[in-house]
Amino acid sequence: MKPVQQLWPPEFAERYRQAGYWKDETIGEMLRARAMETPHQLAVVAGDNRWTYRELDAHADAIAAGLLAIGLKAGERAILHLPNQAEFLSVAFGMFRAGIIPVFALPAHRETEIVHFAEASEAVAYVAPVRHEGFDFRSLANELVRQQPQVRNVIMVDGPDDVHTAERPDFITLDQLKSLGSDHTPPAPTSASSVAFLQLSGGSTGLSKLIPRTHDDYLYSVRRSAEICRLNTSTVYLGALPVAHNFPMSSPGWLGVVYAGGTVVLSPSPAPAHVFPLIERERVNITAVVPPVALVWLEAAPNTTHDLSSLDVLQVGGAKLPLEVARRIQPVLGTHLQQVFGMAEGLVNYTRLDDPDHVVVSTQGRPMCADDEVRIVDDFDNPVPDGTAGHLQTRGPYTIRAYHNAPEANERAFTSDGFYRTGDIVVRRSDGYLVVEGRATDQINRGGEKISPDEVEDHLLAHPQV
Ligand code: J2J
Repeated sequence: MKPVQQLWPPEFAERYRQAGYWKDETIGEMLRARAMETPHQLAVVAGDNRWTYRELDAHADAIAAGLLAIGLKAGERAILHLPNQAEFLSVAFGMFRAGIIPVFALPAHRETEIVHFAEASEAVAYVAPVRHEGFDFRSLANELVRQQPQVRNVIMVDGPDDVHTAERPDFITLDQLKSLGSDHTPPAPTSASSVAFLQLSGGSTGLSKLIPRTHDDYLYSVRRSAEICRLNTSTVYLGALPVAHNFPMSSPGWLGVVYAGGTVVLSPSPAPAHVFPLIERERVNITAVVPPVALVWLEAAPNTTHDLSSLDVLQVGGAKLPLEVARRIQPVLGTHLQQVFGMAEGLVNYTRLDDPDHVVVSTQGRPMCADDEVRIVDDFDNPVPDGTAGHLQTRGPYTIRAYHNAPEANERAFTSDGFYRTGDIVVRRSDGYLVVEGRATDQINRGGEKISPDEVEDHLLAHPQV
């Protein structure tokens, strides 16, 4: 990969290191540290798998060695396209260890998106299940290598019911991959300031852009999130959303749980029929959902026979949680609500666990870091006073300065002084809490006055990133 000239300017990097945000630790090293400290602690529960930290660490090592043995090189990209299964974690950590950069595709992505990611990231490998929810990923893999011949390696992960077969001789199974690498010398250590992976932008229109996150910046956001959410070795976190998404990955998500030495339980779907039995059986105490899932749980909970009493924190984010729904969470589910307003590009806001109820139900939280710079501006980039809706722009120790390989999008999405134009319309209250009003497409700040569709069109031309 070309050096990402688009990372933080040196004076900012220096400041973030001095402040202790960037600790020069890689994600692979973080898992190793946990495996040394608490080898027998349960790390992952998924389907029939129950892996300790020592086991997860050993799987990751075997995968890292296998990836290098088949010829992948540190710095090359590989598309990771797995649903919520234990191998998601072992493959992701295996890639981090080998210095290979995963591109985190979501299970629902199909040919158009995967081909686009392969092209945009110049990926050389693809990792997918043989089959998932009735979809045959082998045919997608066939099509991918036909259209993007730089994809040299396809690794198929068998599900519990699959016969061990990748079918094409040039596709291999994860088990084969793991058996290949035993004697392979580990690569030179990865630098914590280098890109660890490419996350996808949540853009509501068009294809996602690729978001380069470094070990340093991402682990800061993970550690700080784990602290805000009070994770520890007793944490049992349920991954109900697809764990490739930034929210269940880092806010605090499965990486936060690994940092804290807790247990990650993975559900194949967020439907009550899957999650309620898991919450009861594993005594889950924290999980993260999007508002429509919260609503489904609220409907199902009064009639369930499952004991949900272990659930202490329900994080809701990804889209605006309506006030009426927010108010029902604690009384109906018997759990604390935490609102999370974040983005894969960086900035994450949380309501705090000790905030008064009215703040928790009516705001989307406040930035997690004292050095998150937040600016609310009008259509002409002029700051607006607190209490007035405007465009949210941000800069800080874990917010990217540019998308991967996208000069035109970067022109639009970042200001000349390096702030990311989030595309969100928010109100900042005098106490620093943010209330999300919508996307810039829904509503444009002009003193609250409604504007015509033509003006919306003009605005979109001026702010095409939204
Ligand atoms: C309103 N809109 C929200 C919220 C995100 C934590 C939580 C969520 C994401 C995420 C994430 C919202 N209320 N509570 O990455 O780490 C909308 C905004 C935002 C966009 C980002 C995390 N929480 N949103 O959702 O990159 O419009 O990240 O800019 O997928 O989702 O989407 P995404």
